[in-house]
Amino acid sequence: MKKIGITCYPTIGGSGVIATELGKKLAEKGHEIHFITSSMPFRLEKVFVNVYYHQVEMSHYPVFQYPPYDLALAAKMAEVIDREKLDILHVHYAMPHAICGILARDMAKHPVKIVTTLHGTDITILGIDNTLKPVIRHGIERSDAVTAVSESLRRQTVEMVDIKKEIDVIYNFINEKEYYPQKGIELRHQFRINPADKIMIHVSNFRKVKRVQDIIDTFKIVNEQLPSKLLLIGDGPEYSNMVQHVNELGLKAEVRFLGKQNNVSDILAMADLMLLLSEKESFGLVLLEAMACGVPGIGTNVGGIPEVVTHQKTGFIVELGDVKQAAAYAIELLSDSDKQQQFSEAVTEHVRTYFASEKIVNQYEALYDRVLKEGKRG
Ligand code: GMT
Repeated sequence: MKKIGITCYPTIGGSGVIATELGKKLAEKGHEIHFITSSMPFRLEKVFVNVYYHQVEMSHYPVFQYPPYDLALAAKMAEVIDREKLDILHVHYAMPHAICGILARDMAKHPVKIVTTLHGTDITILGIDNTLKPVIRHGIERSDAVTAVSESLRRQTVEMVDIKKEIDVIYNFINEKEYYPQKGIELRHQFRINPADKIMIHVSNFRKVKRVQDIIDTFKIVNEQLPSKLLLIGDGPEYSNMVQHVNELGLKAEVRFLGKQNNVSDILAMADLMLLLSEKESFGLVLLEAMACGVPGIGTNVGGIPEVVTHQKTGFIVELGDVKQAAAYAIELLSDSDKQQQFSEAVTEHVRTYFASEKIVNQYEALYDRVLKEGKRG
């Protein structure tokens, strides 16, 4: 049994989901888990045995124009490391969490190992910023172990941030108790969607990199040929532009904006196809969540997406911005029920084989063992 601290962004988002689900799985296996975050991670809504939550407290002195959250986090981490005698502090994102973890390790009296998981945007977006690059590099180089959620992200990190350190690839995984194939007939009825309509779905934080407009444009072509609906889940900077785009295309009745949703699995259950046409995506957890529910996806040939979706087997890969090709694949699949069934079976099998929670959690445990052993030798 190990004592493991976890820091992540607690709000809705793939990295928070993975960090929280990993903590819950490790707790089920008997480890003691301490979440150190700014607020309760949204997937920790119930009571879980072996799971503890430590909130980062902020002091608001008028002298600070910007309250130093990162330092408050580091102080809380050091406090929890010493009081709970943590073996491992597993932080999600180099910026700023790895830096805070390293500072906390320096401050704490109890020896702790820092494991950093890279999820993407800290490298693919912040890593481009030359003022932040040395900070990100320091966070990575000084961690005791570093993982990336895809081979593509590992490669990009080495190239963009000029990293010498070994980075392990550990893929994201699925909570099988929540994401599994179910028939969403009842929900379809509640949403007043005709049983004959094909349902396409997209889930994101509506940032520009997600290219939600490409999703809507793809849907427009599909909708001209097949009775269909598009469900858009999430909220973010591009939301109102997308509402306007839908209205301009005259698709108001066909496109449903559902906003932020906590229980996406229920909605995925009634979908036929997931679309993720981003210009940056280190993994694309929403594709995996859909696949676990038996829903194939169309994704761009970008970042880690082709590591999640196998072209022509568990979905389709298109070049960035090629909405015509995306629509052609969608029509090919959705107008052939045998093919849809075949893909639906293939995706669940693919998830079970490569992204099962047990397999991935074992990989993290093996990494923790390795890091602790290396520490003893040193
Ligand atoms: O996609 C986002 O903007 C959210 C971000 C996050 O912090 O959750 O997602 C990143 O981490 C996810 C979990 O590993 C990945 O599935 C997403 O692909 C990754 N996003 C990007 O690379 C843009």
